[in-house]
Amino acid sequence: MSLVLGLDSSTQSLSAVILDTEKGIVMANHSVNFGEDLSHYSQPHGYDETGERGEVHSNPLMWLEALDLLLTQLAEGNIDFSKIEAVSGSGQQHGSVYLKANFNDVLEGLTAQSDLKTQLANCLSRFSSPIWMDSSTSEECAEIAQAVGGNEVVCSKSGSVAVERFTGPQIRKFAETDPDSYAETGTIHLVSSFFASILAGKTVAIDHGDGGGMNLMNLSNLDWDQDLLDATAIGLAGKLPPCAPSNSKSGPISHYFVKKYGFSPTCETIIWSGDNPCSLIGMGAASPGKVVISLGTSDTLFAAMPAPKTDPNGFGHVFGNPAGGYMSLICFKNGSLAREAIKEKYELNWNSFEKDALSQTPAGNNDLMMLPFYEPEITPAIDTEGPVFSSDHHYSSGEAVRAVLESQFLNMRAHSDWLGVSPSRIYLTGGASENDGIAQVVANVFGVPVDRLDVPSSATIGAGMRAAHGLGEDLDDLESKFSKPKEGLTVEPDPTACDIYNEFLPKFKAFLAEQFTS
Ligand code: XUL
Repeated sequence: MSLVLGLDSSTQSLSAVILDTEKGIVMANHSVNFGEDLSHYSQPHGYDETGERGEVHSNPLMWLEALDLLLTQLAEGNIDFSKIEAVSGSGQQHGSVYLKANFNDVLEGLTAQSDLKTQLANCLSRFSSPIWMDSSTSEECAEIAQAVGGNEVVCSKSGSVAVERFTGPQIRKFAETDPDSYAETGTIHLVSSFFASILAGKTVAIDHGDGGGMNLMNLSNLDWDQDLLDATAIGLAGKLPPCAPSNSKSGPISHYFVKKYGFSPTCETIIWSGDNPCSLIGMGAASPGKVVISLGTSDTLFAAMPAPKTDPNGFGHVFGNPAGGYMSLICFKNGSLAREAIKEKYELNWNSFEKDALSQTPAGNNDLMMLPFYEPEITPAIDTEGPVFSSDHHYSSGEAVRAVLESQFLNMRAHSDWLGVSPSRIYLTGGASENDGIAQVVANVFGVPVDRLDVPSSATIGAGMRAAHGLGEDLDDLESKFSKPKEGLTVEPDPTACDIYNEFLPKFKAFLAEQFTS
């Protein structure tokens, strides 16, 4: 029997799965929700909601407390950690943690008599961590682009133009606004490499998947790019861990976890990756040919790429594929943010959202559209004051639900042309993918069947699969066990609705351009 642990530190929760890779079963699946289980941090959705000027930060001590709580609860549920052979993880992308030079020493000296949060609090050189929702660094993006000769150069080197939420611009802002604390910083980690370091008991590398979301790694040699480092902040090379392939081992698990939770001292740690790269693995999409749409706090569309190809409009990104090679990603910030806003406004639940509201309205919504940008949007980049409706007419609940879903998926279709792939199927994941009505709108807008897998979360499963892959298990074999589309969950497109959406797409593009060009 081969048991592996996959962890997933997302915006709103920390989750774990234990996979039995021989039998191909998920043995355990558990989550700690930051808002509900750690309410004393006053971050109900996992981040500080009082940030101004587009700043969105989280408390890294909350993440540490969540790790102790999650493992304690699993142990109370009779999980025997001594049988786990390897552990890896998935982290929300782009977020960064700033640590003093004492970080490594403190990690080495951790005692099981105390907890992680108490022992590591004094290692932080910055008390909060900017996360992917932060849109406050437009100035820094422009400065970085200018310093290296334009955004085309940033994009051809790093796979993305300079992007507000990416780690490089965030580091620049910190270095400029708080130079003393920046100088005190010994190491800057991503959420993924921070957790991986805690587990390994030493600073470990940033993987090529999550490293691609920093505007600092050069895609051609998968290493830090000196020009981008120089354009970002003084002395940055000395503060970053190395880059490494995603299946790299980082040594046996720290003695803290052996003593406190009963892990075996031979349990191997594998470096972590970002949530979208892990989800690519969890969805069984590591080889080119499958397009995945993940419906989460943000919605993302991603696919493995045969060769790196960048988005001429600047919205798409290229990251390292954890299985080797590259992956593309497009992120839409107003995902469940917008769906939930409509659900709450019309006092619906997910059942009535689908059954009552959606079934009352026809595909195309009689031309009633909306631009569902409750928060500044990433794709397209729009600094909005709120959603825009195409008509003054009072939208019924059915019309509003249909308008939010159609606009989200038409926006996705409009902004994924550059990938140059016409998917023959779409693989849908994330919380909202369980909703048949939502899956049907995706199938109709893209005109292809939609498959769903029977896994709790593709990023968490992908983290577990990556742990096994790091131990040397075959990825194809792992995919055949854990990433199979579930029979009976495929949604076929309705040809009449597809025709309507083919005609509707230019109207939606025109509405978007009319509202946001100038
Ligand atoms: C991707 C992105 C989000 C986060 C969510 O670029 O910003 O999908 O990874 O955790």
